[in-house]
Amino acid sequence: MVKPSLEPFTVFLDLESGHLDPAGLAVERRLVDMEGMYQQEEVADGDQLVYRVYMVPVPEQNSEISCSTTILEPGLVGEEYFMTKGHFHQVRDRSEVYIGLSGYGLLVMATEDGGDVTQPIERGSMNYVPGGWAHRTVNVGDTPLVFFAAYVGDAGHDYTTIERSGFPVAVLRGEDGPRVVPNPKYRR
Ligand code: S6P
Ligand code: ZN
Repeated sequence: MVKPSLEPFTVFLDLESGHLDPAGLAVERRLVDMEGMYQQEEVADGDQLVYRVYMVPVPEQNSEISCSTTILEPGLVGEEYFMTKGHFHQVRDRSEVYIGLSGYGLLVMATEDGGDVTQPIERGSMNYVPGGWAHRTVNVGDTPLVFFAAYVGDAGHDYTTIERSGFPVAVLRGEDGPRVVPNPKYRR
């Protein structure tokens, strides 16, 4: 017999704005928190908000499913679109599902040996991120990119590998829309 460790609960998710009720724990990242991640080193206003993550609090263990919403603001650093830091899961084989709620973005995924895949994220998209793939979202629209994420509770986050290596590709504004180009700062 498995003794339940949690009581069931319900959270209401605003499918447009991504806000949770009751409010989840929020993580805020500003340009100053992303030093060295964009092609352009200098930023005009480091205090500028790039994204917020609202998390549904559950224990970070294998038996649970962690859920969060991310609200990624529109904006540019030079010609590079606002993006999340991106990470591998600390436990590398842990997978994740994203459901797009509003706005337009790209989900950039990469393996440790330098493979990369970029896919669209928008209202109604369901992106499956298998274990072993680092993931970063990029807002290529002019409204906030909002998505819901669900992942294995003990996945954890390894930001260090991305801080050191970067992603193999960068997403830049082009004359005909976003361009996915090799990242000159990538160090495998
Ligand atoms: C967690 C999931 C998302 C991100 C969020 C912010 O596994 O992938 O909730 O944490 O989109 O991105 P980052 O790279 O700063 O964690
Ligand atoms: Zn993740």
